[in-house]
Amino acid sequence: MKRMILALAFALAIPSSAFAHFFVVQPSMAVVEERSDAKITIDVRFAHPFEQALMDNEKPKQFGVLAGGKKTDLLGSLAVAKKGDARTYVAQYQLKKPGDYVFYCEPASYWEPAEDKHIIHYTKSVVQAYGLEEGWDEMVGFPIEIKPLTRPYGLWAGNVFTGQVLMDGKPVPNAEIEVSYDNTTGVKSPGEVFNIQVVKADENGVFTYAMPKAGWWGFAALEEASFKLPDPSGEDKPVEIGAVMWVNTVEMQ
Ligand SMILES: [Cu+2]
Repeated sequence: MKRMILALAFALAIPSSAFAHFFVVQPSMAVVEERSDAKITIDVRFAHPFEQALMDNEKPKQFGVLAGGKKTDLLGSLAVAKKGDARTYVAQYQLKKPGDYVFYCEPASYWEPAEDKHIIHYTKSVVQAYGLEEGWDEMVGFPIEIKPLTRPYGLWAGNVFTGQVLMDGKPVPNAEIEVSYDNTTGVKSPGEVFNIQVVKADENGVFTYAMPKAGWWGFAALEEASFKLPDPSGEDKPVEIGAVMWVNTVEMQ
């Protein structure tokens, strides 16, 4: 599939990374220690994070937070923030109690004519508040989701992140995971091939990647859904469903 896309991209002279879409749920802070920082901002967007390019996206289907074993719907607090031609979204959230907060989003499906399919990336990001480290491995219950096996915050640049890909609650053997750095620091890559890193999971769906730089790192496990959705002409087309998780690393000083 991937090879076919690459061949197609070559034929059409489109850089292959043009296809490396990542949905992004990005809190303004990954670790909150001071009460004065209690109000955080969560940015929600569909992007090519390495290239810092944005894609327009309809209002998400679900947006919420899982904390203390409870899910809270925050869709009403999500406001449109237009950047160029792309609609991105932003929400404010007040962290009241100590604990881990899993912010999650189910985007609207995105029709990608270049790949002749729809894309739905179920995405999450964890914020740790006031020292009570509980809940970071709680599952949102998405159809496809990454279970973190590494605590996804308080990470140094250079640390590894290990996760397990689950689809309908079952491990996905040999899942392929694309990894992207949210390139806010303007890293120049020596070639297209560096922009997205690829790792494969083992027979239990477990993968590991070492993050070489401070910032946000996105992990995306992409599979084909068992359902189809109509394209703009009404014809049923395949749906790529992705489990996306973002983790933050900090430079050792
Ligand atoms: Cu795109």
